[in-house]
Amino acid sequence: MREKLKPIIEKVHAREILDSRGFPTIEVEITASGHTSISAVPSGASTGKFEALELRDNDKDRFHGKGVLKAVKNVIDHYGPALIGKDASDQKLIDQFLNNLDGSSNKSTYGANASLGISMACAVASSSFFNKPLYEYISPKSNIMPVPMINVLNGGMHADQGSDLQEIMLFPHGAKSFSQSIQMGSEVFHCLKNDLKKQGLNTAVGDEGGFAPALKSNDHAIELLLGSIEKSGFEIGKDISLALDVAASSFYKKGKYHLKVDGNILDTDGMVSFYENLIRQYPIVSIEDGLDENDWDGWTVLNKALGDKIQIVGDDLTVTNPKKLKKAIDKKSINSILIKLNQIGTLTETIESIDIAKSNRCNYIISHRSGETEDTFISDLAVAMGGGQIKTGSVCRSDRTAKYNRLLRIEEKLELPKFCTNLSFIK
Ligand code: 2PG
Ligand code: MG
Repeated sequence: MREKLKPIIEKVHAREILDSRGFPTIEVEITASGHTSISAVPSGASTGKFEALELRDNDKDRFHGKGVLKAVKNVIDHYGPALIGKDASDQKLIDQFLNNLDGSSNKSTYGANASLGISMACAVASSSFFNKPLYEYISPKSNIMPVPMINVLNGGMHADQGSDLQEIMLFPHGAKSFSQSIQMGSEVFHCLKNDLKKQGLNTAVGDEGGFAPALKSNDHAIELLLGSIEKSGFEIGKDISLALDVAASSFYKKGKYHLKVDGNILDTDGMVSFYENLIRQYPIVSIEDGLDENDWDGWTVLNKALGDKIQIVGDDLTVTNPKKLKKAIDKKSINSILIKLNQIGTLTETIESIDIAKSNRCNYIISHRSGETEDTFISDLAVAMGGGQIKTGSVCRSDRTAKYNRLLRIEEKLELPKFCTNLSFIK
C-alpha cells in the first residue's frame, strides 16, 4: 500500500522581529515538503507567575535586555536539526518531542517562546500542505464565529493612566454575525473617542488599542462607555454588554487589593462585594482575573457568589495549564478560562486545556497577548475550537485588527457560519 503523503520537515529557521510594543519577539519559519510557514510569538505584560517561561537574553546591551537571540538559537541549533525528517502534521508527536528535548516542567531550558513558534509553524505549514485554511485543518467541522471581547478602555499595566481595571470590553452578543459585531464595536469606539474629546480627556491609546484617559473612578470609566454605547444607537444588555479583565494580581499586595483610582484598599470579601455591586448596576457578563492568582479560596467564594450569573474567567490563575485548570474546576474556582497559547507553549497542550474545559462545561475564550504581532493564528484557532468567544483588543492598531480582519475573511468563506450560538450565560 502506498504511504499517505505527509508534510516532512525540511528546514527550521527562526529570527528576532519586533512586537507591537517595539520589543523583540521570535518568529519561526518552517519548510515541510516545500510548504513554508512563518509563525510569530506574542508576549504578555501582566503575565501570570505560573506561565511557561518566555526566554529573554537579559543582555543589557541589546534591547534593554529583552532580546530573544537565545530562543532563536535554541530553535536553530537544538530543536531544528532534531526535527528534520519528522511529519509536521503529527502535532502531538512534535509537541511531545519539544517537551522531551526541553525536559523541564515549564519549558525553562529552551523557552516556551521557542517551542510555541515551532508548534504553530508546524500546524500552519501542514495546513498549506493539505491545501486547507488553518481553522479547517485544525478542525474540519469549524463553523462557529466567536463573539469578540473588544477592549476599548485600557488601564492597569496596559496604560500609563486609566482605570484600575486593565480592560473594559464591549461584548456585542446581539449582533447577527461576526462582521456586524465588528461594525458595532467600531461605531462605539469612535463615538467614545468623540465623547472623550468633548470632555477634554485624552484619546491616546494603550497597549491593546483602547483609550486610557485619566478618570475619577472605575465607575466613571464604565458609565462613560455605557453613554457611548447608547449614543451609538445600541441597547445596553441586549445588543452590547460589557466584559472586564481586572487583572487583580497586578494590584494585590500583602493580602489586600489596592484600587488606586477609587482610593480603596479591599480584602477578598471586599472585592467580591465590589463585583456584586458592579454587576447589579451594570450589564457586565464576564469578569476575568477578579482576584489574585494565589487567592484560591477567594476564587471559590467569588465563583459561588456570581458564577451562576456571569462568566468568572481564570487567566493568571489557570495559565492555560491543564493541571491548573483541573485544580480550578475541582475547587469550583471558575466557570470559564482564558486560553493563551504562549502561557503553555505548545498547540497540543493548549487544545488539551480546551478539551478539559469542554468536558467540564467550562467556557473558554481564545486570547491575544498585550504584546502582539501581525500573526493571526488565534483567529483560526478560535473558529476551530468553536468556543464562541475571542479576546483580541480594540478595533484599531494593525496588531489587533489583523485578527479581526482574518475573522472577517473566514466568516465570508464559511458555508454556514454561526454566531453566538452557545453562550448560555447571555440572558
Ligand atoms: C490579559 C492579557 C491580554 P497580557 O491579561 O488577559 O489582554 O494581557 O498579555 O499583558 O497578560
Ligand atoms: Mg487577563
